[in-house]
Amino acid sequence: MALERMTTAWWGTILILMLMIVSEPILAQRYSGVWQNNTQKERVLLDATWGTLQNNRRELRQRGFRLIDIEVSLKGNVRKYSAVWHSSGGAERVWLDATWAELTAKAKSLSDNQELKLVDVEVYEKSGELRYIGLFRPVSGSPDQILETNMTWDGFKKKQQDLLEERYQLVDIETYIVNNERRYVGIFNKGGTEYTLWRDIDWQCFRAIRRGLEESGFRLRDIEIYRENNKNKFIGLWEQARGNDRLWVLEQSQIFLNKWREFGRDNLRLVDLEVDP
Ligand SMILES: [Ca+2]
Ligand SMILES: [Ca+2]
Repeated sequence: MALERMTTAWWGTILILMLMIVSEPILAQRYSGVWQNNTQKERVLLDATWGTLQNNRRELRQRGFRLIDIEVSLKGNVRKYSAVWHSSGGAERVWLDATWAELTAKAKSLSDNQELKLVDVEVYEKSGELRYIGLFRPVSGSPDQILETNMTWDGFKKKQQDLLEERYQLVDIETYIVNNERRYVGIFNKGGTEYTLWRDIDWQCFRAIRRGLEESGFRLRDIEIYRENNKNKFIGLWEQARGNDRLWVLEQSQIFLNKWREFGRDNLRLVDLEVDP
């Protein structure tokens, strides 16, 4: 009897251990990145608390590094932040937990007073409300900027078409779900270069489009990955530009960081980092 109880407990322990081993990679965070040619130095921080991010920011700032990309992700119920820095110098501002009204007001005042533009926006939910992180940096030529959120795809297409006629370039796109409906955020800069946007495509399709666009002189600038009907869907934003790009998607942190080191040796730096649950 005692032996039987022990055996049952023992098997229970083994089962729990097996479940932990099996479930770990499924629960593990995945990382994706877009790299472009750049000879600046680069630093990356993955899945840090806001406090750790701020400490790194202060320290790196003294060494001439500036944030170029921020990501927000949820690990369990804890919000984590990932970030990329380049040794570019210059100013930077970050605005956390802003409502859209606060973010756009901040964007206006930073643009008017310091010629800083929104270069990266993230949207997430906090206590049931949508909040934004905005990263502001100097942008060459300090172009006029239009920021839009809460657009359905039809709304986005219409806005994009109108702004294309006024020669605005889409430079960042985000997507999120509200009331079971997909919505889009866009940052549009006046002037800029020709661009093309693909969305709602699977990985195979994405790769085929990427090959075609590469041959026509387009370089990947921004990627979004989201789940729909249990499948990964991709958004890609390409712009007409010279130079190389690299893409690495949905990889675990160690493999991603190994790739990051390898690309770094070839003077390729991240222009977009994605963290997916
Ligand atoms: Ca970002
Ligand atoms: Ca984006």
